[in-house]
Amino acid sequence: MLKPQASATRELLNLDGLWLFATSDEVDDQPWQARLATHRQAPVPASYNDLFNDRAIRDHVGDVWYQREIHVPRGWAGERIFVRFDAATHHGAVYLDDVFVGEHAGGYLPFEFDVTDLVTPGSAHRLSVAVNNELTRTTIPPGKTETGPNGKKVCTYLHDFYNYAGLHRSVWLYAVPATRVADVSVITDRDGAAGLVNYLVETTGAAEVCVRLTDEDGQVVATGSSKSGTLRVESVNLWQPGAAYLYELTVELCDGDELVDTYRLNVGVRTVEVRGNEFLINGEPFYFTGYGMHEDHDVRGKGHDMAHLVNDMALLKWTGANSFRTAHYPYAQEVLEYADRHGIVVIDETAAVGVNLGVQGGLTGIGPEPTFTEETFGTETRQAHEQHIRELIARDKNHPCVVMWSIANEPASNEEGAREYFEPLVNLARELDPTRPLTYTVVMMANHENDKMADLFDVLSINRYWGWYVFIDDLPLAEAVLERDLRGWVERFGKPIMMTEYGADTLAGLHSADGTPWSEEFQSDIYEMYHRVFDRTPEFIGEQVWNFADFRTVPAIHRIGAGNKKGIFTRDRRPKMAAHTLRQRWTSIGDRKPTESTPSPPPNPAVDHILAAMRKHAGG
Ligand code: GCB
Repeated sequence: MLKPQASATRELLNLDGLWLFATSDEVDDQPWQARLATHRQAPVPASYNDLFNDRAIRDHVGDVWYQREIHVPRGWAGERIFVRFDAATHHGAVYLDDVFVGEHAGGYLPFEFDVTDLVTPGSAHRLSVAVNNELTRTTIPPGKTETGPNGKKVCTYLHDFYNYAGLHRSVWLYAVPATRVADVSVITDRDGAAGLVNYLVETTGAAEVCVRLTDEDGQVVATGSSKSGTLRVESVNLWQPGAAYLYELTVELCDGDELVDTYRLNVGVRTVEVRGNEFLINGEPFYFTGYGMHEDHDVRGKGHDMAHLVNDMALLKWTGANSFRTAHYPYAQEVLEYADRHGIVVIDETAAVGVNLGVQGGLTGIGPEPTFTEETFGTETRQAHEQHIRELIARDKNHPCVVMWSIANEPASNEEGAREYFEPLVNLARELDPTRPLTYTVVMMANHENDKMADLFDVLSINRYWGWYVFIDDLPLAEAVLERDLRGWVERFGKPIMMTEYGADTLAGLHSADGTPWSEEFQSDIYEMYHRVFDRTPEFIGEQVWNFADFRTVPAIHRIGAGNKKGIFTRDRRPKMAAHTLRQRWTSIGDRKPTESTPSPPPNPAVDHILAAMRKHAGG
């Protein structure tokens, strides 16, 4: 799906700003049929939850309504006119004046509708959107929405970050020619010192297709004159981690001498490959350093903001990190464009967080339901997950920064049915994108013995909290368990392995000479402990800590101020001590060479006993 852009043949109007805003409790049944009965305004893009200092709005479950007037330029007569939402979390239903236009499920990916027949160029129209935040067993991410005793809906879910909702990203009105570029796909490769750009242009209607590739100085380096082909760039400047280089591919549709449509796409020439235990970018082993992140800020919640984007990426680079994972949902496309431009490597994750009822059992003490049944997460959940993967790859396939897809965070890969649920998703992702490796992040309860699906994937991405949720008072034991745990994965699967979550909640400003949990010292100690183990594991290809910054959560007894405090930065982006610990390591990590290899850690009966007990608990 092409991101809309202004060009010689395309016009784009941004609809961000203040929209009228009301919850479904405040309006009648068909609020799109008239001006919304409210004077309240909400900014777009932003989550609505934290804006109004009003719990009824913050905790509202169900529809909220956004409405504004749009003015369609008279010069758009004869063009096709689209309305596009970069995200409506989690479901958007769109109305123009009195007419229902369409709807979209999935809160973190764009959708658009052709409204040419519903608008008159030169006139004003009423655009209304119902945004719904309910999560169910057939949404991605999944959850449960029930009606409480007071008649109000309550939504519970299987992830800790707060279920922010609203129009989180920009809204656009745009005009394109009837015959136009409908999609462009590029796959890049290398041939010695030359770069190859394989491209495919899809069009609506028949037209001659011309493409040209220009370098960063604006020099044309290759041209083509068909819908698909390979552009060869001699002495190519590769897109490299930390040293991005972007060519620009211009696609033109012509009818004789007349330019019918034109679209521009940034192209980074690079290859990605998993070979043996290595993750190769441009044929060179790559070691990930960085973060699992969240789109999360004070006041605007998950609303996209360019100033926060630039600042977050500056802080990421300041710590010497080279990468991040879009935990736990696809981020705004501007984030990927920025990473493309600045050579930041991205693991692009779906919103499938919490396909795991075992976690809920663990947290509540209530015996968990099995995850993969038709009554829990079955065919319908998988179909929603499939649709989400299709939309994610359609949006992000051309970003050079994206080097791997993570198709779920911490699914119940230790449970019966996991393989049957995930194998079709793996096949689908490989069919849609045969070039990028696949991974999922592994929950604590899944270990190398009970996991049912890691062999289907290319990279082992392990999330672990030894030393925090388990063995908080015994870091030496946590260290031994971690090492035994990781070694088990290496030995059973023989694949590249990385850590995609590890860390400890830390209250900024709390210090302790003897490293008490929650102190800044403890957070640094735990990172140093994990790094010792990584450095003894030659198969390791990376470390992404949890989390870049403190973030808002559902209120819980272990979530001070309704926040997860595992940030390396506070929520307002002040560094904790661990930022310096990481910076020291990552700015000097260079070509990481493990100090020594320990094929098997020495036997430790206490560790074996604990692991056996945990396996029993996890049903493996
Ligand atoms: C996890 C989840 C992450 C949580 C984290 C934690 O395993 O993947 O979303 O925030 O643990 O801090 O508990």
